[in-house]
Amino acid sequence: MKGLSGPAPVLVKRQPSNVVFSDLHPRVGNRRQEIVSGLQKEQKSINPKYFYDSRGSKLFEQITELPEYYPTRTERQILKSNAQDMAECCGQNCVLIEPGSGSSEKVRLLLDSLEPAAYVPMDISADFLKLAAIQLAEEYPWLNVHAVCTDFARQENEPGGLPEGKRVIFYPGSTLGNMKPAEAIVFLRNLGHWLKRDGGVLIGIDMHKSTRVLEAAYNDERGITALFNLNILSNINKIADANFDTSHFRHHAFYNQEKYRIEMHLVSKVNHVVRLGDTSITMTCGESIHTENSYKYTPESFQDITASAGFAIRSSWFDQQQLFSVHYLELVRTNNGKN
Ligand code: AVJ
Repeated sequence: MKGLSGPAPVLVKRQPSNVVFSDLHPRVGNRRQEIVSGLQKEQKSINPKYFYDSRGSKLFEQITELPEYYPTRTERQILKSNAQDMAECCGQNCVLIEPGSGSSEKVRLLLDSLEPAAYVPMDISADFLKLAAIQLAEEYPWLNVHAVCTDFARQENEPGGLPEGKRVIFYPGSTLGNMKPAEAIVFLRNLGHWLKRDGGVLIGIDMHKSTRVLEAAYNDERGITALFNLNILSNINKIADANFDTSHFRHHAFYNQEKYRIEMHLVSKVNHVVRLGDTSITMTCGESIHTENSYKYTPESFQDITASAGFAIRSSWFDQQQLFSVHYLELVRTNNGKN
């Protein structure tokens, strides 16, 4: 008899009809070479993008829920309370583009108010992006989701086939804070090329504040940030054939008041030698590897970098204590038609 034996039916999840996925196959580049040259500098450094392997991403998720780490919950509150205002800046039927969209968590706070013509999440991790886009499309059946797998930071190829309409780039999380001001200006200026004439940028920026509050946010009592910082070495071991021993390092984070930035370092507790492939790196006791900068802005200093990048701030939103901020930027129109 049919149906009593034979293979169990396989459930194939159908992709909802409101999601499109394009893969621009971002180039990985020579990661080991990049890592080695950072470690051969006078002040050793590792690019903070290497924090986010799967364990690092989970640890970061935990950081965002810590009592001391105010940025994520404060930004969410600002987005939630001002979604209608933000929708007015973005206008009806915009094409909302989010570089480094991850699980597209924050955009959910805006979608019902914005009603964009399309949402374009962009990420370098194809599998994760696809899952996140399908999930979102199922939750928002009216939303046209156009996911693009690309390395936005490199901005090497503009995705084709994006819907027409005013473009708004959503860049939350104070991710811009990882860049030095000069790099942030170049990055913002490059965003401008995507916007054509009338577009905008909706961006989240962490604010300068008391050293006590800032340092607590990066030195939490439970030590999650320390684990997050140390985990970068485990990830480097995997991707660069290295033999870092995390027990030889301790987490160090402080606010550099002259430069308005949190600096995270990993300080060597002993003299030792680390191997990466066939390269040896000598660490002396007390020497550090600089793993992250997280710049904090005042309303004035943020206004300065946006102006240098060719933008005007049309609106700014803060929480009551001005811990965090979200801004809507527009390109400054020039007479000669160039930006
Ligand atoms: C995601 C870069 C904004 O700088 O606060 C959190 C990363 N590092 N705790 C930040 C981070 C340590 C975070 N950014």
